[in-house]
Amino acid sequence: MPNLTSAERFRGADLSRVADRARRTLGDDVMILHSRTVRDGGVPMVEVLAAPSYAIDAVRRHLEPKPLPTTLRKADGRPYCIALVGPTGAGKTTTAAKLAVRRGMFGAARPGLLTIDTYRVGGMEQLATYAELANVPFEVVYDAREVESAIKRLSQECDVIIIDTPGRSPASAELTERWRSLLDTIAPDEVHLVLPASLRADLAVDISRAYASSRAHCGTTHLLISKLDEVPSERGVTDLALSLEMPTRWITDGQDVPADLKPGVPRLLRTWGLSADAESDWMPA
Ligand SMILES: Nc1nc2c(ncn2[C@@H]2O[C@H](COP(=O)(O)OP(=O)(O)OP(=O)(O)O)[C@@H](O)[C@H]2O)c(=O)[nH]1
Ligand SMILES: [Mg+2]
Repeated sequence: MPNLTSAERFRGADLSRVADRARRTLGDDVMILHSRTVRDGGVPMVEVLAAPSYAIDAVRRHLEPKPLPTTLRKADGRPYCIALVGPTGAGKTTTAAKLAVRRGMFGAARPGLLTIDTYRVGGMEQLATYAELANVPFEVVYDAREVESAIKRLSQECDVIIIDTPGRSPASAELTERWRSLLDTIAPDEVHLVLPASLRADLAVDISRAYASSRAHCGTTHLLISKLDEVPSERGVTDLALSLEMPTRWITDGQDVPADLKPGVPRLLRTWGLSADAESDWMPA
């Protein structure tokens, strides 16, 4: 697994001397991730965080998802289905709303919403409200027998369907079994595991294992880190993403629907102080 343990901090009186030292230590292909002025015993100094560029490229390759198909609707007319799963309160419903109501999110492809969260009081109303406000088609599915007709109705107007699911409580194994087999019937093209950035790394690994594919159920394909705005330091978030070994298409960093949704890799690289320029190629209006 790639990591940035090869990143090092260098301090000195001026940037060119510090950069020289970084180059001598880490090699000619060194990249300066971040620079700032600090006070060392009252004396102002330049501090840089630097890493060999191969380490950054490796991280990027590891986290970068395959691009979405250029034509989301399948040859048989079925829309592309993207499901969000994850622990209670992780941000699944809010993220589903962000994905579906953001204009141009999927280019010209038209989004729809589907929920199988019929368990939590208010769960489906929350999404229904967003769907109504943004005029996005919305379906609720209670039972495997309803899946086909719900997708058929959505496919009349939508090329991509965002699917919301209930939180998974370890205490209710039977309920979890029910919604997971419902999700299997839908057979989404992508299943994003939504995890809050503040989650402890060991817990994240346990949760991720619980959602991984088993003989009985389809597994997660992507990681979606939510609530980046809630961690005091973002540094560990990319390590968390790397440790779970799944590509990251999107992250969220706030409660605002739909604004607080960003492309995953550029935003994660920024957690190391890398330039935000890479984010400029993202921009549904
Ligand atoms: N700060 C912050 N809050 C968020 C973010 N995403 C969601 N939230 C908030 O987190 C809370 C829970 O969000 P939901 O979308 O309802 O979470 P959920 O995973 O659907 O929850 P369950 O359906 O109960 O499992 C709400 O108050 C959201 O506004 C985020 O990126 N940052
Ligand atoms: Mg929800």
